[in-house]
Amino acid sequence: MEQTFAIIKPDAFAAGNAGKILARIYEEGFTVKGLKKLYLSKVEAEGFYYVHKSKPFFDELTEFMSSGPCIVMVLEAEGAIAQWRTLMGATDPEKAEEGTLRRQFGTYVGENATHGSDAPETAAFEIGYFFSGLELL
Ligand code: IDP
Ligand code: MG
Repeated sequence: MEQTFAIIKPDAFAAGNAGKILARIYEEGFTVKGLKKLYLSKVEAEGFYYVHKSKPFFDELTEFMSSGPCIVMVLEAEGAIAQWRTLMGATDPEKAEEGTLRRQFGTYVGENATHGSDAPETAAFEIGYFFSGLELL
């Protein structure tokens, strides 16, 4: 079993889509190992997205991620990292396939409803950034 880290981003949370996204997570067979609602500060969002620090969209991204509450989760499944990224779809909702979460709930590349880790090392960092071992029992 593999674990990945996921976020229901502030746009999806504010739009009332968290329940629908969670329902989809269960339908697709993930086990929700950890889940909490957070309202990130700008500094916390910057720490989470530090790999994108030099990108032109860094400020826009971290402003958005600290603009309202979100839900952070640890999801478990066989091949969870790839499976969750497939379920989310492409980063840009307009390019995401029909039936994916970003296509259904995203607005544009800057507000794309969900986050997912892209590799085992990033999943380990991202899970550890938000959850203690005790919260994942
Ligand atoms: P990912 O979320 O699909 O892994 P990344 O390239 O890691 O995509 O980018 C992280 C996040 O930064 C994206 O989910 C998106 O919200 C935002 N982002 C990426 N490219 C742009 C852009 O060109 N403009 C604004 N935001 C962007
Ligand atoms: Mg990424």
